[in-house]
Amino acid sequence: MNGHPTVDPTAFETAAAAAAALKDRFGIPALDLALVLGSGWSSAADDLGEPLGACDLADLPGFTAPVVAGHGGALRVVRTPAGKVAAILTGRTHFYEGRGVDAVAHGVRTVAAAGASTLLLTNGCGSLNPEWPPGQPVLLKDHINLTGETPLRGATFVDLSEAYAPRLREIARTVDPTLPEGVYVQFRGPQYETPAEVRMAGILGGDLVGMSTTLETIAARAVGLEVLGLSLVTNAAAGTSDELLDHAEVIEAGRAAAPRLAALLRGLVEVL
Ligand code: 8IG
Repeated sequence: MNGHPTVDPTAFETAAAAAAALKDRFGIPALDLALVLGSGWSSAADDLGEPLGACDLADLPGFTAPVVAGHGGALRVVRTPAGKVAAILTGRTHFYEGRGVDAVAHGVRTVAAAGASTLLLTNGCGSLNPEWPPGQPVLLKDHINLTGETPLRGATFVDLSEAYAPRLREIARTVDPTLPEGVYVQFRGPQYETPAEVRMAGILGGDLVGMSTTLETIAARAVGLEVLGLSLVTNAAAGTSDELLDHAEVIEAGRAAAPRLAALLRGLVEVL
């Protein structure tokens, strides 16, 4: 797509090179966990521990600069109150950018190669549930990948029956017992859904619609990471309210929810 290769035979070598560069740059032996921040989540991760350093993601092998307003492109490394070394990726490559699935999976593969065992994937999304308005964080219990793509190749029969680790979901609910759980549906985008597509997602069992996360979760499970998924509802999904969708609304919902999201992430890294 767009002249970019969908399959990069050196993807894991590039991730290993990025992991080596990351550890070298921050003088750490390994990562313990990693967070990927989606729309609305960036300021929520400003105070997760003692800063060990930061750089542009694009300074590491295999990463490219972000393209969307409200999506960052930095790598921050902190020591959490629990004494763990955490990488915070303030942006991600989306599938709709057309750089192929390996570019989408690169951040996940890099943190795994750097030793992380836990991955916290966050995103901004549309909600099908009127009880989850903009500003509502939702724990992912499962996903439906409607991209028609996968970051895996060949006979890689990865078990996804517990894609979003029950153990980590239980921990998240101890941090915030009011967190609801939902099924996230990834469309390929970049256009938002039609109302009919949103109804389809609901009939299929989805609660949330978005353009990220499922391909990264698949890549993460394939390399053995435990995944926790957290969505921030930034808008009612198309056709489920009188509102029309626009990106400014998405950014505003994130701003308004920031204190709650910050408390949630701080609580999580204290126990993860
Ligand atoms: I933020 O309503 C955000 N991302 N597909 N649909 C899809 N992606 C989204 C939406 C939405 N809101």
